[in-house]
Amino acid sequence: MDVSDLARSVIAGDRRALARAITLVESRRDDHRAAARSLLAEVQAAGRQALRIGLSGTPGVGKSTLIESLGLLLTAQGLRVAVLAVDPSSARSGGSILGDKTRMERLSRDPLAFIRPSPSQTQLGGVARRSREAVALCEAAGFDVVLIETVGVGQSETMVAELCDIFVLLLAPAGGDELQGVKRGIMEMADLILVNKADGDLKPAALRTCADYAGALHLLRRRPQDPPGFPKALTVSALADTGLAEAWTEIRNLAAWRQDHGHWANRRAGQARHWFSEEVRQGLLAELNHDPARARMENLGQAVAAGRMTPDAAAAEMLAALAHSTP
Ligand SMILES: Nc1nc2c(ncn2[C@@H]2O[C@H](COP(=O)(O)OP(=O)(O)O)[C@@H](O)[C@H]2O)c(=O)[nH]1
Ligand SMILES: [Mg+2]
Repeated sequence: MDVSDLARSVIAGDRRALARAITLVESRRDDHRAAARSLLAEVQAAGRQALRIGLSGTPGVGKSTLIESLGLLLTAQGLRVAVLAVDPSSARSGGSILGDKTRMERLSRDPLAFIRPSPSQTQLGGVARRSREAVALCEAAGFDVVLIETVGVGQSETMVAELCDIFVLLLAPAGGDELQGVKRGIMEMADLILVNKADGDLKPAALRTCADYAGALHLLRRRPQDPPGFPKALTVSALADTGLAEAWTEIRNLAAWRQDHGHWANRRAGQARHWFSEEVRQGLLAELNHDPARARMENLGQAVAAGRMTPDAAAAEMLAALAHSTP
């Protein structure tokens, strides 16, 4: 396979090429990795950007339903929409998001939409890179909006927040007055909170929950990347398709404001830096599992266990060896 041909086809918007390109970046084979690296460099040269929206929430809150309704709203406006799923649990469960593609049945038949379920065999560490690169490929393919769905399990939310321009937290109506145990850190990442299922019997509870969260958001420290009034909480019904047009208007306005005030570019630059340093960290850790570093770790470990060296001295020797082995 010729990488430049593939890059050209992706940039031309060929969806089969896009699917193949994503499969390539998901591969763990060394030769595929090298090809993926040149592919990404070539498509980045196209310089396209999409609006990346991260969407997080616990299982059952309505993420897939919302993505289908919002996706159809956007394609009806002529926008091209890509949907990617980030599901760290699929590493164990064997691809739970696969079922979601059937749930997003109407959207998956829409010629302006592209849905990519998460692969079933990713190791946890590979999820971030695979997602980031899939997003980059969708942007290069000319999608206007990339929706990134993730289950709320803490780690994956932090990761998706580092991948998107706008982070949306989806919540269900709460029974009592508790704030659903949403961690403060997650609240602080949210640009928009959507309380879903504001329909039928659940509507009053949804309105109450929304008011509670609006109050809680108000108490958070003001972030420089927010215009007045943000972050915001709204009610929606993904099923009844209400409130989604309003939510989209808020998202667009927020994105436009950030673009005008330099926050968009800043955030992307910061994210690029973050991923660079993450890759270096991961690479260094991976090195420890390969010889000669692995053998050296073992020997020094034995020396420490036998009391011939202190842990600190052995670590210093190990780190010095690593530093000298890097070209
Ligand atoms: N009443 C109501 N049910 C909804 C709404 N959105 C989703 N659901 C239901 O909640 C369940 C889980 O939805 P799903 O989109 O699969 O949630 P996900 O796990 O977050 O992707 C399904 O039975 C949906 O029909 C909504 O707006 N109102
Ligand atoms: Mg889902």
